[in-house]
Amino acid sequence: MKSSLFHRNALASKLSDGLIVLAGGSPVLRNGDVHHPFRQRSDFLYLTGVEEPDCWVVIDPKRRSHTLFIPKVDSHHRVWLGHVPSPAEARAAYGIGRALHIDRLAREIRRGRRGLRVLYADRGTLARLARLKGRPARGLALRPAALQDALETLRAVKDAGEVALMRRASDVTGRAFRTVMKTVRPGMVEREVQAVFESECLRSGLTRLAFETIVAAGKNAAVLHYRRNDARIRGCDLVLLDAGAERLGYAADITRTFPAGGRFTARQKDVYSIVLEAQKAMIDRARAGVVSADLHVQSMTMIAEGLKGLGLLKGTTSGLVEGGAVRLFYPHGFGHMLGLDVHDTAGGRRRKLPNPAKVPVRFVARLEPGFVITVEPGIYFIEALLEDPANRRKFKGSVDFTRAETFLGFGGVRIEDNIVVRRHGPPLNLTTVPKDIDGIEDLMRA
Ligand SMILES: [Mn+2]
Repeated sequence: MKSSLFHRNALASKLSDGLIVLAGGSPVLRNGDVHHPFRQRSDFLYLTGVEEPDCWVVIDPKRRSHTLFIPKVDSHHRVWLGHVPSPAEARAAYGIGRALHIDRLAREIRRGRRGLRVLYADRGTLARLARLKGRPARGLALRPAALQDALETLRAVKDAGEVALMRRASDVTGRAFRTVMKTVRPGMVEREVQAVFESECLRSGLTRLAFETIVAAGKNAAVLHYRRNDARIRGCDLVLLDAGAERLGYAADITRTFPAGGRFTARQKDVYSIVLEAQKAMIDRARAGVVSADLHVQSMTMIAEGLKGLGLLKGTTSGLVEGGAVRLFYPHGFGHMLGLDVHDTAGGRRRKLPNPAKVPVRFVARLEPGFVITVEPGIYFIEALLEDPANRRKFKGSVDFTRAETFLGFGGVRIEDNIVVRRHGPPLNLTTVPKDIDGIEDLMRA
């Protein structure tokens, strides 16, 4: 991949006084002879684009050389694995200057370290280097934290090549969402929806999901990381689908909430509209220079206003936000960084900010052009929060608990898009799934 060459060069210029060594991932045994599906380590994908296991990369900033090490496979393994690329094939396929068999690794590191005192490697790589014959890293100053910080700093801003991969992940995920909305019917089990979504991703050539698919009908949507997917969908349910495929490791992470029967009820429209208006407003405000924590407070404010309109909250909006009452219905952040990890790095030490908000916020960063983030406000009716005696005492004056109880079977609504922050103006929205009430109902009728 071309952008991995840029990534290696960018890392080399940040860490130009040492040798950079990174081990890729290895398959993890599940049971017997069976392994868990292999997924490459994100940092390794970032630097190489190589999805195969048991590879290493060595970057020598001084001599400007990049070397990929690939496993040496004997004929016995070829019987089971089929063709395994030769070094020459790997060099061409991955666009890397040199490729060698893994048995050359220790010797190459010894050669590369000449004239250098520092080794940049993460802790996992260091542990494996210590087991290599001749201990090729011995005597070098080890800087795992500096490597991690440099990678986090670089990975936060996505270049055009990365945005193209994320767009592909989003397009395929979006197509699978539309297929789901057209085929979902009351009476289906949640996992049948999962099967439709995942088969559409596979058919489109994306073989890997970025995370486990969440299909939550009715009250299950009030479980934020619902994983069972085993309930039968009723005609009166809203269905929340939170899912995403990945392309060369780059994730999509999309959520839609739609009526199983194809038509929103009046009450569902009321709640849905509040979330939708907040989500659209936040997308418009997600511009370079804005601090993410302020966006979160704005989303809490809009949701608190909306819930006041529904008679669920009462009092001043700022009091509901700062006092935490709105968190009974909106107990998560508005979004997160997205990239090779679904919850991607927020950008290294240099970007760390104190939280400027009066409420606790996990994602605190000043948005920059090239940041890809999710925007995903929600409203939920969660028994554990609404029936908690301590909450009932604390928020007696600001929550109408009697009215909230009438919503307990409702579940929740979340709407999540993936956006790219731009230098000027509003962000680029990668998500192409209908979210307006009319758009969803039209699609489901089709
Ligand atoms: Mn998300």
